[in-house]
Amino acid sequence: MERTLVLLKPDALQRAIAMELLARFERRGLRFVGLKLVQIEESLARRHYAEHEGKFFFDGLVRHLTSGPVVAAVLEGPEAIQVVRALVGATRPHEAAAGTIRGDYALAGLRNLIHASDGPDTARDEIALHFDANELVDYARGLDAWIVEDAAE
Ligand code: FUP
Repeated sequence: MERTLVLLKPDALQRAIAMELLARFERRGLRFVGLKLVQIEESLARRHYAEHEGKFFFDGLVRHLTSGPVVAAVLEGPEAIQVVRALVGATRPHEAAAGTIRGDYALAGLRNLIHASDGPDTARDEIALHFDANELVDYARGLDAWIVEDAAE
């Protein structure tokens, strides 16, 4: 079982498609264990994008992430990190495959709507950065065994 962080960035909220995008993860079979609407402050945005600090686009990234409300979600399921990355699609919208979130909703440039953790270490760090432990809920659903045969493991 894995957990991963998703941020619906301000462009998703401003375009009024945030819930539509979230529904794709739920429909795939993933379970929400954390979900909130937040206004991200500059210091948190800088920590979130720390790996890009010093790059020419860093300030623009921070400005964009703090430019309006964001929906932060923690999704859980087997292979959740890889599955969510595949649903999100390539970083550059014009390269994102049709059927992915970016390939279906984003066009070009880098207004790519969504962030998703790219591996187990970043998922752990990013979940801890955006959520307190008491904001995450452990639960099972009756339908989980109909989605994955060994869902409890
Ligand atoms: P992704 O994991 O697909 O969101 O992509 P990255 O972590 O590589 O990049 C994070 C964000 O940096 C992207 F959403 C857009 C931005 N970016 C730029 O603005 N310019 C670049 O050349 C590369 C990334």
